[in-house]
Amino acid sequence: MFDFLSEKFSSVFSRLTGKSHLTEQNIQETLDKVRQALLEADVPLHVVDTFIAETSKEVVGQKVLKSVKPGEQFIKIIHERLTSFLGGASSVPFSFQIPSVVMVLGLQGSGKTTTISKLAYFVAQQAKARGKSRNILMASVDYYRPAAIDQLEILAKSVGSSFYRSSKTSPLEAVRDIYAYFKQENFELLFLDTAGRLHIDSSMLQELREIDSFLKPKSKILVLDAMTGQESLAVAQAFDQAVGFHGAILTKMDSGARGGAAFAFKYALKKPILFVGSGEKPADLEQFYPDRMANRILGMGDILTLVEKAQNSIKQSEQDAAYEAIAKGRFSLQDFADQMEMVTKIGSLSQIAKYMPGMNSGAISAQMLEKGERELVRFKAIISSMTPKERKNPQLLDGSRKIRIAKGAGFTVTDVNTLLTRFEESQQYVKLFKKFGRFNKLFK
Ligand SMILES: Nc1nc2c(ncn2[C@@H]2O[C@H](COP(=O)(O)OP(=O)(O)OP(=O)(O)O)[C@@H](O)[C@H]2O)c(=O)[nH]1
Ligand SMILES: [Mg+2]
Repeated sequence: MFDFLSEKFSSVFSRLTGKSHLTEQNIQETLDKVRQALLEADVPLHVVDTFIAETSKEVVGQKVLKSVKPGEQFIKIIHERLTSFLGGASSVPFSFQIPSVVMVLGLQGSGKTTTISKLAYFVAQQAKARGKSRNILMASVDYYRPAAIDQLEILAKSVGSSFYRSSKTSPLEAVRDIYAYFKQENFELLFLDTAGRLHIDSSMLQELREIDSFLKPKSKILVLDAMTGQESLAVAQAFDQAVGFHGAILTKMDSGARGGAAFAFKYALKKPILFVGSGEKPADLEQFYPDRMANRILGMGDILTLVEKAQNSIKQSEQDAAYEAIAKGRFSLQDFADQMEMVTKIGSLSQIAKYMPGMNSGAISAQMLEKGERELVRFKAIISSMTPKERKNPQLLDGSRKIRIAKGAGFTVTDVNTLLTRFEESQQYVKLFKKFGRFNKLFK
């Protein structure tokens, strides 16, 4: 997600940090590089020019040159500009009204059906974190692609949502039927999947308009494939004129999309990006926060999103047990194994690393991350071949026990020793994790 821009920007700006001296020339060169990076990321030319003009108005002149830390001041201005460009800092996180109907629009293959299951999963997880549950219904009026409705049914099952198949075969009749079922069964949210076409065409738009005028959904969400670059802005404009929508979700931000469309979206459409999709699994959806995206683009990481991911994927009881073990100073190898399990639930190390400050400028190589992944697997195997008593009291592990454990797990005594060293070191990370946990509570 924005990896391309992030790599470019981090390398441009890391050279400025801590500089006690900047010249008009430094600044101009940096702005030129920013401009180049944005163009390479497929941001439309006029959008790039506006961004650069707005930014240079702020940076050029005395404000930056005269400040005590000109490098930092410059970056701060870029950060503010980026944030406001991407949608503004104070935007309240989007949430669905309850009860309400959400109609999902988009071209064929943009990711509508997948995104609906991600949204349902997101809403359910959010509710779960508050000890609640949500009664969600998914239904489809896509009668053009035979497998489309089956696909939604399978996805609904996989995320634990309800699904309804209307026996009507015209989209408009089906939508009446679906809505009646939604009301009758007292569902809280209806996600309605609609048919897409390969290109904008008038009969698709007409059908969507009819569905829209019957359903009057609280939210109309446009799903856009980020891989289509600038083209997706034109698509969004066509949907906006014909049917209208409240906000967009950009999918496939993981598959090498350079982020140009996401960057220009708010500027071009005057509507927010609500979420971004970053994979095919239900959990691969993130709420879009302009200020956090600006952080990521500038290589400052995004610890808040990481903490939220952790909180969504790890049960509160597991988190509490870990905190308690740490607080009481009896953090054992079993807890260590549990922690590794938790990390695995958030994602792979390389996915996690993307949220860490400074990780985009190649601070950790792909090889190191792979090595880390392999260590996780090895450590889990070694710990599982220990007795419960050994897991609680690692000091029991003498030479002969280590040999037994190594054999049992299919590794060497050196591997067992590496694990024990990492276990010692982990106490530091565990403290850090605890701190982030608290840190996050401040924002609630
Ligand atoms: N990598 C990646 N793939 C995605 C993402 N979102 C959707 N996809 C994939 O894109 C393909 C199309 O997704 P669908 O959800 O079927 O798209 P759709 O808009 O419903 O397509 P139609 O029903 O044919 O109009 C599927 O293979 C999805 O797994 C994403 O965020 N990242
Ligand atoms: Mg579909």
